[in-house]
Amino acid sequence: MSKSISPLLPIVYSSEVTAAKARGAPLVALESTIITHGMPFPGNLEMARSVEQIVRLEGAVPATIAVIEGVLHIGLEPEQIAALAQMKDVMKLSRADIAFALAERRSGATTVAATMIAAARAGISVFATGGIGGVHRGAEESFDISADIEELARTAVIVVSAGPKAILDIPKTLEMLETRGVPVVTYDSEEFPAFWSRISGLKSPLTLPSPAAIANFQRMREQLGIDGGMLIANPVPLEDEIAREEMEIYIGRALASAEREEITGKAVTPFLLDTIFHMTGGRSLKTNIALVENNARLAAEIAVAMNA
Ligand code: PSU
Ligand code: MN
Repeated sequence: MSKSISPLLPIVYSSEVTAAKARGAPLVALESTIITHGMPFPGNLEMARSVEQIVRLEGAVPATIAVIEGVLHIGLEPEQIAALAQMKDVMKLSRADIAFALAERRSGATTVAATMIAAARAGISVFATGGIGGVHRGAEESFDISADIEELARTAVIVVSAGPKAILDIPKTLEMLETRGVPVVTYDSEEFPAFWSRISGLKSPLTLPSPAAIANFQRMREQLGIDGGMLIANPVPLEDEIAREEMEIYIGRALASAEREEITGKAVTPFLLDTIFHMTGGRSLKTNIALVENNARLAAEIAVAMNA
């Protein structure tokens, strides 16, 4: 398979990523929480495979990131992806506990925050996901704000999303990103998207029309000595979207049932996504897969442009 780069950090690169690094090919990081906690089997596995294939078709190399039995994997072999997609009791890792999983030889999927940390460590500067975590509705009571926001502020990785997940409080999430100095750029639209829907009703803070323009913006930030990442919001394709008014009905009901069942902490986002999956008869999953695929394509184009 491949080799460790440090005797202290148990890190392994997939054969494909090792070869890509040797020839200086553009790389795109992909997260694994979306596989283990964000989607049911077998849709999760189909998604994990198809996003990797899309990245390859665009001329970049995919690096799906996860912790398996205490080893940080940058790129997974096909059989590891298949195993992860059906694994039970996998940790959901963020900045707070990714090193815990390594030290205790546990297995865990990486969230946006943890994937950014691992990607930066591996020299990968572009990353595709579905939607970032952010400020939850009712955060003024629960204080539930995703560590993804803080990570975007700290770690220099471009994260391509379809916006924050629409289960969140999107205006508050944008406010926090602004406070923490994270650029929020919508790709090719003035309208800020809302994950399953193309519009959130909010204007995007910034808009850029091409992968090259995004790469150029990032270079300019580096020249100025500004660290931290940036968030790209890539609206879900029209043919795959579920309208915002319709989604709001499901989201409202899912939030009410989360409250009834007293779901808190890390379990909130997976619970809401699963509840909405059942309410929509699987339609939300179809849209979720389509938007991740769309993000993988754009991320690969940005990685290629950054390499140019
Ligand atoms: N995008 C998806 N589905 C997901 C996620 C992203 O389409 O499940 C995951 C990401 O790993 C993100 C996490 O970091 O949800 C947010 O979790 P929380 O709200 O607990 O911070
Ligand atoms: Mn949370």
